[in-house]
Amino acid sequence: MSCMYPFELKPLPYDYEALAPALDAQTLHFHHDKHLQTYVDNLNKVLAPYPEYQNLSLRSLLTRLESLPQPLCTGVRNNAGGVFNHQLYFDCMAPAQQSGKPSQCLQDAIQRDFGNLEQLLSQLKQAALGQFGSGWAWLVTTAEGTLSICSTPNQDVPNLCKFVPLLLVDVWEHAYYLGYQNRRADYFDAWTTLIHWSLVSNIYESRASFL
Ligand code: MN3
Repeated sequence: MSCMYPFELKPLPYDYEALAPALDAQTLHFHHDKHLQTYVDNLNKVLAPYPEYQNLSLRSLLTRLESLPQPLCTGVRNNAGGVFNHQLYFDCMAPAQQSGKPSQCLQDAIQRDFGNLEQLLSQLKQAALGQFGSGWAWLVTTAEGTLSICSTPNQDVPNLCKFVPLLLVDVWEHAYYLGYQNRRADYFDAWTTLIHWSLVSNIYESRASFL
């Protein structure tokens, strides 16, 4: 699996049917095989004329957007963001019976920073519903382990020098339109049953390695 140019489509970590009924196979097929594939292809296209940037990881590309030459900057922002965000989105879901629970360490942080898991999900839902148009709602942590919620438009990422993304929900219509049409709140509620808490806990506990 290539983690630098030329980037490759990472396989979906479960079967297309595995997240039903919350997310149907057709939605996952289009979302992963068509939408994510397009971001991968376009990222490779924008990097093709710039060999000097081809040895950078997704994360490195996204943390140095400001220093990229102008024609490359927008293409990387949209497409490296698209690949980074979708890879984490698909990884952070699991079939409902395998999704696990937050580890004790993450549970303690959730209690400290939100009161309880319901409050965390309620704030994440507000961020997801409040994101006008296309974008993402995120749970992130600082190096010290402080949790917070944010949202970003389009394929933008939070500041990856300050925050480690733990979990994110795609609120572009392509993520839910086939199953939920305009009902973003119903999609969000169904998505919460798929959160891969054991993976989110692992990222939280190894956050230092991402900064
Ligand atoms: Mn998407």
